[in-house]
Amino acid sequence: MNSTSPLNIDQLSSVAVLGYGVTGESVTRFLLDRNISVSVYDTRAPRDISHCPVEIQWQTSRWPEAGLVNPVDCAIVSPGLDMDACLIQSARAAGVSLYSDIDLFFAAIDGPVIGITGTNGKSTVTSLVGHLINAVGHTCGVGGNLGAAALSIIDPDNECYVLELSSFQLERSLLHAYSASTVLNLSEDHLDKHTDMQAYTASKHRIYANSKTCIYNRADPLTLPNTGGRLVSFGQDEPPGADDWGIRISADQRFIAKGEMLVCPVSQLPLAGEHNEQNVLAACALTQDWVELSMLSQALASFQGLAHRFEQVAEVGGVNYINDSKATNLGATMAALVGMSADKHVVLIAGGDAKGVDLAPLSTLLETRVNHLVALGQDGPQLLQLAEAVGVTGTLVATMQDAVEESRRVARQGDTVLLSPACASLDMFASYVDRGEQFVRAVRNLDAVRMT
Ligand code: UMA
Ligand code: ADP
Repeated sequence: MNSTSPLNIDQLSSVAVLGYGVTGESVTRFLLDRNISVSVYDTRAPRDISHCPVEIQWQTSRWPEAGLVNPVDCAIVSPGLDMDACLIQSARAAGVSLYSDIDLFFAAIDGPVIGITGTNGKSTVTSLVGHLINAVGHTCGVGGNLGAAALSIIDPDNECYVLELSSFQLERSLLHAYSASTVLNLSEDHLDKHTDMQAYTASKHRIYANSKTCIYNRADPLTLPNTGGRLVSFGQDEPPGADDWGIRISADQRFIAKGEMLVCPVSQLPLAGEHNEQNVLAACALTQDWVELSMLSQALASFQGLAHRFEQVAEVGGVNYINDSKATNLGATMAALVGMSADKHVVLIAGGDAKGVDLAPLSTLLETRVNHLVALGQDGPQLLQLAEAVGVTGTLVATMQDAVEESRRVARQGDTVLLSPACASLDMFASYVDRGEQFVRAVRNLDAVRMT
């Protein structure tokens, strides 16, 4: 952001909140609770927000001229507000210091904060880290991009916090001193908002700058920190150092391992999919200061995966249905397909808004894993072309109901129907949750029809 000095809450008397969604609401409440005056601006058309305690200035396209607005100490910018938006640019030109809710959060708390970013796996790892720390008897607040805004999880009883951070939150925030942080992986995403992959990568790497321990993915060189504190790595090979995490084989069994030490058999992990082995390894590395090795195995076993992430839905007529609606980018869908066997037993439902990303890298996995593609959404035709070019048949459908029925028609006994769209959902659905729920409903309908 344009400000480099940390926020001092005691010196704030009047603050502008730019954008009134989940973040703006948490910021407004936080400031009003501390008797700080708040003015709220949003660039979009008015919505009925009955719970907002102050009047919202809707459709504000630029920062009000001096004299039309009371002077403010700073403005807090929502992550979804475009940095090139005239409102931000004109506020900046008017000399307003811009901060994020994450900056306010760090100004308000004094416990250690674990920060998690990356293209995929953030929510899973954030939830798992919170689960592990809480499972062994500590109290850890969990939130951020995950859903509960950072400011809303502040509680004096929390010994520490774990925050999921998006590229947008990181690029709008100061460089904070995380006790441990990670960039889990990096592949193309949000290129409709970031100038290019370099800018996207740079925003993610901001998490490392003042981090005490930087945890990176050995298999993904883009995650390697070029700054920051102590380095720890994770990966699915043998751990290279005593503090690194990886997989070791003992008596023909694969184990989660720290250095030479075996922690628990991979077969006992509660999450399916190869990519989840990486998530578990990263979470273990992130919780080193909080969870003793001897307690990890039991704490891991009680974690339940999140909905819409490679989630087993049902087996209907010998066909397995998996809901991976949260696969809103290519990297997530590739991870799901890599974990499937290479004997073409997958019927893939994919498509939506590819957010400006070229989907061509999916070709090889379409060819080796997929026996039929059911394509939907605005970039569905692009996917169909890729499939046809590698000899995979495909169908374009208009609704999720059609997608599931078509999948049932083409699937053979033993196949898996995988909803893993590689695209955002908003061109057809209210959210990835809505898309996943429509899929689950349609699958349950198949099951019900079969049972009658
Ligand atoms: N707004 C404008 N103009 C704009 C864009 C937004 O005025 O051009 C306004 C909107 O009208 C809205 C407000 O800004 O009222 C805030 O919206 P927002 O888009 O900043 O989102 P929030 O509701 O504050 O939610 C954000 C995250 N959303 C985004 O970054 C887009 C939520 O992540 C997060 O859970 C929440 O803060 C709490 O930290 C969601 C997300 O989709 C899950 N994140 C993206 C992702 O994971 O890929 C980054
Ligand atoms: P995020 O919060 O980064 O979007 P989620 O945990 O919500 O991450 O998972 C989003 C998607 O990415 C899901 O489709 C999930 O199966 C997939 N995924 C989870 N972990 C990984 C990983 N380590 N590498 C690649 N894909 C992953």
